[in-house]
Amino acid sequence: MTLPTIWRFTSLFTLLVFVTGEPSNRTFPNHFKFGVATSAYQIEGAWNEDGKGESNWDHFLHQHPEVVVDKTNGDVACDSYHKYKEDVKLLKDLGVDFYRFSIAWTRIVPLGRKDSGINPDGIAYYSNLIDELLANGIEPYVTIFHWDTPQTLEAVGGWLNSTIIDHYVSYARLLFELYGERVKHWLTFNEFSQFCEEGYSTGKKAPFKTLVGVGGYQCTHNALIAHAKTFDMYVKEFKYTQKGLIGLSVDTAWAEPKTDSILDKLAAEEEFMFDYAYYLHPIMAGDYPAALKRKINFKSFFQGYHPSRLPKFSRQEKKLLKGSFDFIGLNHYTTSLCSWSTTKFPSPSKLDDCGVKQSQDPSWKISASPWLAQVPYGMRKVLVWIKENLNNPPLLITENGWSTSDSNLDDEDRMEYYKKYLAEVLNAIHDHGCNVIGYTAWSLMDNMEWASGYTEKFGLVRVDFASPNRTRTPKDSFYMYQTIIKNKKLID
Ligand code: GBH
Repeated sequence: MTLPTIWRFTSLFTLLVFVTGEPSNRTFPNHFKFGVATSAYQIEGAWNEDGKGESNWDHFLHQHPEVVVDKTNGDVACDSYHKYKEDVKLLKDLGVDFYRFSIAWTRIVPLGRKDSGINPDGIAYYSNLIDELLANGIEPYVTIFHWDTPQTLEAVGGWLNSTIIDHYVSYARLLFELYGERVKHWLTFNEFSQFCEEGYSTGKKAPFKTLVGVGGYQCTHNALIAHAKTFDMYVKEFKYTQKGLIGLSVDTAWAEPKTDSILDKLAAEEEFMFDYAYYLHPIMAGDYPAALKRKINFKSFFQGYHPSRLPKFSRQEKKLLKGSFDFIGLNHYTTSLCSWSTTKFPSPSKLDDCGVKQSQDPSWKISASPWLAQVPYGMRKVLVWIKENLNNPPLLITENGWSTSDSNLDDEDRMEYYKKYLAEVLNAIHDHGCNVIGYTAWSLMDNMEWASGYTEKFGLVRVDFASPNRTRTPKDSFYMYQTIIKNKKLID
């Protein structure tokens, strides 16, 4: 018997299954935490109230309402800026251990640059929210940046311009000074791939730029450095006294080979490297994966890009990046099938650099978001991949959820999705020893789904966007999640 086999037979989980019977009786570990997530632009509204500055999303959707399918924007959204106490009541009722929300940079530093002034009313808003959460026994988990770049910085290139790095670090330092006594979990960034690749390469998110094959890499590079510098600053200036933890949220779909062929397996590995390892390897090991560098540099050379379209980290930056996390946040929703593309992608582009064609299995159930298919095993496979390839870091699932086009209260499909995905989280923990420390449902309530406006609803709570009151009503999934949290296990 090989060592791993012996381990499998003698490990605690085997005993547990033996003692408790069926896998469906499995429980979440005692220290496991449950939460829900939102982000500032998607729920707050009050886009220009009480001294808030303009963000890139404010700016762009006011100028180009047509980029959003229902021509809406986040000017009012769920009006959480005014209704945060009601939101906290819902959270309390739901029974979550923590609430993951994001801070709007422009509410704190309206013009993006700290030296241009800070906004006391914005500072008070988050201070009140944090106090309200703590008074109700809910821990604040704060995302420092969830895509709403100050427009003043966007106007000079946003994340393509490396001067944003220092502005971001000063803004983050201010947050630690203001809230670090009360906030013990920080996420520097939400999903590089979405605001970088979609923001600057494919033009699906603000600032809707289409510098295909170039912009996304540059943005990611600057944001990774901003992350590393912020981690370093926190460790040097705050960690000893505040004793908090810093991580970041990186999203990925699971990449499943389309068939059993060796070629499809290689294609799936390639896709996962471009989708996930590209962002996480620098945080873990201090640089992009060697195979990814080789490929992009090689293609760039023959495309006439000197230097490569993939920027290089300096020695100092590599040192800062390596190990710059206390925990890793994972946003996971779906899976795609991978094979090598037989048709040419536009060149240069990240798609062409990767070279893999992705598709969905016709049998998969699709949500109101065309990209989001229900494939529960993908959750387990991502978690096991992380365990095996990244040395089993503390892993917090920072987003997972299902969209519907209506906001019916009997949301069966959402309940089914959550049950099946959570069952795979349990399998990852019990069968594979994955170090999953918590789970976050996206989202507390229906909200502004970026370029999809209000047409894709992810909420456990319905929001009546037709009423000025933005009336909130819990859906069936809300009560189901409440029961799961209470029992720390799944119920039928
Ligand atoms: C999260 O991103 C965000 O953090 C959150 O703000 C958002 O509300 C939530 O998801 C729900 O979408 O196939 O070209 O149409 C999830 C990441 C976003 C990755 C959509 C896949 C598909 C782009 N996903 N994207 S496309």
